[in-house]
Amino acid sequence: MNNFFFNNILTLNFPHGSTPVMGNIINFHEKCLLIILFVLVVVLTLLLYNILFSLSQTNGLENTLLEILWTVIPTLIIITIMVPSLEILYFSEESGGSFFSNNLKVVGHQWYWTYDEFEISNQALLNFDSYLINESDLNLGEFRNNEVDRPVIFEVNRATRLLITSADVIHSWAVPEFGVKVDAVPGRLNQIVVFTSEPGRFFGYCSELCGVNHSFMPIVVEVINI
Ligand SMILES: [Cu+2]
Repeated sequence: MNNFFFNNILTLNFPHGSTPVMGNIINFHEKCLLIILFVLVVVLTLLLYNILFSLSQTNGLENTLLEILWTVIPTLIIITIMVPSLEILYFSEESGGSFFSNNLKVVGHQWYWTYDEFEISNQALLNFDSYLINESDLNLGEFRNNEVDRPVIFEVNRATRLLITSADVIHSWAVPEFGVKVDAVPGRLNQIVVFTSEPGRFFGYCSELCGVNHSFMPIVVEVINI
């Protein structure tokens, strides 16, 4: 598998999904691609047919049935895309009941993240900053511009509620493998519930341009069995 071409083809697609939300997003994306392919083939076939055989045809200036069809069929296609898309949108914002194993406040700073673990009673359990590890301090096998000095810990098969905000400018807390991207807006708490379904280390990035070191405030989530 250590093939340059193959590795790069793989990275053209989504990362492997490790939450139900990301699994749904990937499935939806694949279904959409099939529909797009179908539309492309039909349109190109008709276009090619016209170019080759009937470019100068003038007796087909009006056709009510055809007009109804090319209105109704695209409408149906859009509805079949829209319905699952909205389902996933609402599913991803689902809070999943009132019990969370973990409540975490995530605060974006220029240019690092702060994690604040607290109980429902508002008692603070843990509060720490998560900084990028400099290239010169990396150990062998660690990823450049991806590792942090203190990753945030999630429990596997548990829902973690994140309350995301910022202390200065707008940041965005995003982990592609979770299908999560939530803006960190100063003066506002954005909530998302993440249900992780497998252990591992997951990398994320600030996804809202927030200043010169925007690229140097990565996110590392360690999902562990407890
Ligand atoms: Cu940023």
